[in-house]
Order: sequence, then C-alpha cells, then structure tokens
Amino acid sequence: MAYKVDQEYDYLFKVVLIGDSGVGKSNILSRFTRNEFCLESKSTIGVEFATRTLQIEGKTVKAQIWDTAGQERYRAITSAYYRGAVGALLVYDITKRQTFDNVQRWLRELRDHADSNIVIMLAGNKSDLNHLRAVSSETAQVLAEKEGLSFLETSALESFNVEQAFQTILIDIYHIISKKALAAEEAASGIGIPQGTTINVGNLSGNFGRRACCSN
Ligand SMILES: Nc1nc2c(ncn2[C@@H]2O[C@H](COP(=O)(O)OP(=O)(O)OP(=O)(O)O)[C@@H](O)[C@H]2O)c(=O)[nH]1
Ligand SMILES: [Mg+2]
Repeated sequence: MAYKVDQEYDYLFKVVLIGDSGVGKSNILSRFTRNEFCLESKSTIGVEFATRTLQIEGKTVKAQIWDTAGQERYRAITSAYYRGAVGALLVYDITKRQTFDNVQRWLRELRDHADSNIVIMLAGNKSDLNHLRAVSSETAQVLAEKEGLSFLETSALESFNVEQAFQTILIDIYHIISKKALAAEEAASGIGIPQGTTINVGNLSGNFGRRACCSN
C-alpha cells in the first residue's frame, strides 16, 4: 500500500509569529497554511501551530509555524515558544501606530529568548486598508534596515505577500543552514584547511624528505 510517511522532508524549520494583539498573526498563518481568512477571528489563547511543506532549491522543507497571543495575559511560556525557532515573522498593523512602535519591544524579546542567528522578517499587515494607513512603508523600511531585518507589507485578507514573506524567511534560513552544513563538511574532509605547496628540501640535513609549507 502506498502512503506518504509524514517524515518525508529534508528540513524542518520552526518559525514563530510575534507582534501585538490584533495585527493579524493568526490570519497570516491560516492564509499561508490553509488559504483561509476570517474577518471575526478571536484572540489566540495559548499556543497553536500549523505546518506547510514546500520545495526550496530542490529540498523538501516543512515549515512549522507557531502562533501565540500578542496580549501578555494570554501568552504561553515565552522561553518554550522561542526554543528551537530559526525564523520569526514580526507583524504590525499599518493602520495602528502603536503596533509599529512596539516592534522594538518584540525585537528585545527575541534578543532575550531566541537564538541570536534567528532570521527575522518585519511585516506590515493589512495593506488593503491603505486609506487608514498610520505607518508609511518608508518609515518601516528605515527601521528594518537599521535592525537588519527584511521587510514586506502584507494582507492576509487579500492574500498579498503572505506567501512571499514566508518564502523569504525560509529561503534565508535554508541558505544559512546549507552554508553551515557545507562548512562542517569541508572541515571534516580537510578541504577547508589552507592548501600549501609541497617543496623538496631533500638536501637539508636530518631525516626531512619533504615538508609541506602553508602559504596562508
Ligand atoms: N483588513 C484586514 N483585516 C485583517 C487582516 N489580517 C487580519 N485582519 C483582521 O484583524 C483582526 C485580528 O486578526 P487576528 O489574526 O486574530 O490577529 P492576531 O494578531 O492573531 O491577534 P492575537 O491572537 O490577539 O494576538 C481580525 O478581525 C481579522 O479579520 C488583513 O490583512 N486585512
Ligand atoms: Mg491570534
């Protein structure tokens, strides 16, 4: 009988969604994993996660995306939420200035609890509400550059840039991981060690026949 084993992937990447309550984290997640949107979604309580498997540069990558409440009182234990996360989508609402001002707070939380190499993307959600805009994309871009984050405006409602946002995070993670794997492979096989020129010093006294000379 042919059936697909769930473990059929090359990489499993944990990505966390963070940002203030009501910015649209849960809808971004449901749009990406189930292509669903809900206008009257309730605040998340505790932690939820959903997965989606996709192809990145010929590899099967399973993205496990975690979602929790932006509101402090509903939040699950922070350290467990961030443990093992290799990516983060930090969401604010382009129509609510306060949610953008709090981005620094979320970055601090990431710095305190997540791995220092975590890939972070800033997402200004609800781009469909341009007439109610309170944060310009230029302002957000400046902050993103200052903090070394990628940046996109998204709309979970219109399904705009949601796919792109996750793709960018996952590709960045994949590049970091594959670079690390390559470095480890090279170190193991000795390829990474600087190669020297072999010179013949046969006339030197003693038992030296050949010596390797490292040029760098
Ligand atoms: N217009 C518009 N509304 C959106 C968009 N994304 C989410 N919303 C709405 O914003 C509200 C909050 O969305 P949620 O996804 O529940 O927000 P959340 O960030 O998960 O909130 P917490 O779970 O409380 O942290 C809901 O009414 C959604 O329908 C969007 O792209 N455009
Ligand atoms: Mg939610």
